[in-house]
Amino acid sequence: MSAGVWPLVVVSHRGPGGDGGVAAGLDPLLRRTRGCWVASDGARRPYPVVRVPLSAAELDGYYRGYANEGLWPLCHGLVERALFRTGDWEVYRAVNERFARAAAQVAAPGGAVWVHDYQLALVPAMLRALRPDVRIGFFWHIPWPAEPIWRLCPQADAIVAGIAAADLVGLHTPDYAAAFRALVPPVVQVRALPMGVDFAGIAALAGQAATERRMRRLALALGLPGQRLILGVDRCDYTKGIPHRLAAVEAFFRRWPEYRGRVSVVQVASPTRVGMPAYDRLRRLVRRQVAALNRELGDGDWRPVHLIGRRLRLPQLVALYRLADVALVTPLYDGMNLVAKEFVAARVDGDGVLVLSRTAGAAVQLREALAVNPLDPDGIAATLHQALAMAPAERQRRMAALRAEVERHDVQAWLAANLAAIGVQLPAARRGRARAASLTR
Ligand code: ADQ
Repeated sequence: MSAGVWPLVVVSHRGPGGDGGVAAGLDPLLRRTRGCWVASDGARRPYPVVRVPLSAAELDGYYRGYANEGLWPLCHGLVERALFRTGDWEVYRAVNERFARAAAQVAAPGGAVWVHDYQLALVPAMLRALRPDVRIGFFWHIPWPAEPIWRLCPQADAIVAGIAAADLVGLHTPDYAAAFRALVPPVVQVRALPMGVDFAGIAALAGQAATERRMRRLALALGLPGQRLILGVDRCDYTKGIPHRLAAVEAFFRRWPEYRGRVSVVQVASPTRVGMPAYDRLRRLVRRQVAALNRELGDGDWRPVHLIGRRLRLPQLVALYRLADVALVTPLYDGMNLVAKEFVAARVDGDGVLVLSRTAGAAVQLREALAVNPLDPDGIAATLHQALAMAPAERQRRMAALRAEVERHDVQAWLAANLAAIGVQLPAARRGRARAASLTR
């Protein structure tokens, strides 16, 4: 197959501007290197985006079906939700082949190709066959489950073989890396490389006067002045544990009624995977649950829960992160969870408490968060009380430790480690203030 001109090619299902954590990490990379992005969609950017347009039938079989009804729930341990259809698998394989061919056409001779996530697990082996000259990195963004769960995937061996053709396989935590390593020969390079956030950029944005103005406007619009704030931010996905979290909020206000009228919860839950029945049902469930909670616990002046059912731009999110007394991050399972790290990066005031599931990949690094079990609403309620009652000195000590960790393992460190392993050296990053201006999502 003939080669292209790009020394670095990034391959992922969603392109720039897409929702979720993968696109958020790759956009800054492409802005500063001579690279090209291969994806099924994507907004216009100053760098080239090569699209692999997918038909409705392809999206059904490969994306909604095999990837999101099969691999996604299985890898999050939600076996009852997972289903693998042979027809979907065939479409998955065919679409992976299309991505592999597109990448093969644009990568320069001896170039590097970095492939992302569970939608594209077969691409490394397919690309290797087409272009033996390129170096291939692969990153798996979701949990890698324990072997007995993984074996429930009928195509388990084919998926592992597809990934293992890469020169480097990255996963977020030592546990996921160990679980994957156990399935492949020792020559395959498998590493735990926890993804980070743009700490300097988010901190610079959080420190701007405009952020303080946004904070005042948001607080007024939500009726928050004089209230303490508990904040949740998620794609509205069943792995994020939003219904369980709302049950915990209810338990909290019932067990400690003195917080009624003094504390409000803001839950930002942006629509995702719209049209898939499990997701459409979840959005309705969350809306009903919030309405019931507000009806039963609220009074004329005070609303316990504000639900924001849409995507916010980063400056708005950062203003909310800064307004919050507590960030409540309680996914059932999560590969990493970047929201927890963005909250920490935004707290340039050194204050705020992070409550975090033990089962988020981020919990391995964020040791000074208050750890909770997402399936234990009474335990979460008690932890919320602990967070709100915590002395300022302890809040600040914990936040300082969290900030040091999130700064050290930021997104640039993650990019540099992944790319160095496939022979790509990154130019030095620009510093905070300039980056704040370029955080446009
Ligand atoms: P996600 O499941 O999408 O990512 P997460 O890591 O939290 O989860 O990243 C979400 C990103 O989307 C964050 O940058 C956040 O700011 C943004 N976001 C979420 N809700 C938003 C909203 N309502 N409005 C605007 N922005 C919103 C997957 C895995 C994670 C893993 C990442 C990266 O499931 O476990 O951390 O990839 O590997």
